[in-house]
Amino acid sequence: MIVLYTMEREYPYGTLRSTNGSKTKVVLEEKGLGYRVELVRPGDVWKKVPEILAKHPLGKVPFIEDGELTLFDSTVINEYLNDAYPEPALLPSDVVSRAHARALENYADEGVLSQYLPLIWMPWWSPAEQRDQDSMERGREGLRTAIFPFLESRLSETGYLCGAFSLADVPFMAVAMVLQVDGMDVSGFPVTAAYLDRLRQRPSYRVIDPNTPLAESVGLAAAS
Ligand SMILES: N[C@@H](CCC(=O)N[C@@H](CS)C(=O)NCC(=O)O)C(=O)O
Repeated sequence: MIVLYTMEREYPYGTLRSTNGSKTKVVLEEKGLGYRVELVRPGDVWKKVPEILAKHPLGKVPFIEDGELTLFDSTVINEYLNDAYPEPALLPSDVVSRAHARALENYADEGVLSQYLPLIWMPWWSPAEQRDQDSMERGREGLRTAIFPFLESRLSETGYLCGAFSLADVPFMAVAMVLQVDGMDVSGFPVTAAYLDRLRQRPSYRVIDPNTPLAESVGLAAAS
């Protein structure tokens, strides 16, 4: 059985999860794969303890074990899962569309998950009085000025970024998760708001839904 190492923690306002770990969790669910989640302590990740460094040389999450294989980086893991477990396909079949999907996945990773989203998400893991409100507002402003206008123009008539739901949409599942907790007003961007709601309706979202307690969010596809 595949083991996913990631960070998840319960708070009174919901279960918070690593955005990159959530990307991999969504793909495991979309593929209907059996897996179990090993929770990594945030303190061990920040301190870069040897046990984590042995599995992920940058001391981050997520990483997975699949039999003999240990693999890190959510994008690489998701590509591996899509190759090793081809059904349902999460990339288009023709070469050019596949390249577009990968480019959009990279856009989300570099432009959103590595840039604006942590400014909003990291403070939610701290007590309310310690949250840097300016940083959170800078993150929201980045989404409003750079990311949402792009989504408004790029979302295709299928309702996803690259034809059918694909790896390009997976990072935006994590955006949907973060903004559900944050409550940011997205109503000025109707196409984006509808997209985020559409992503939240997918069955795979249940395992990253902040309303899903830890005990219920591990390997649902395998259990059903
Ligand atoms: N490119 C990596 C990024 C991984 C990443 O930054 N993970 C965060 C949690 S969402 C982490 O472990 N941060 C701890 C750190 O950067 O020290 C991926 O996609 O997996």
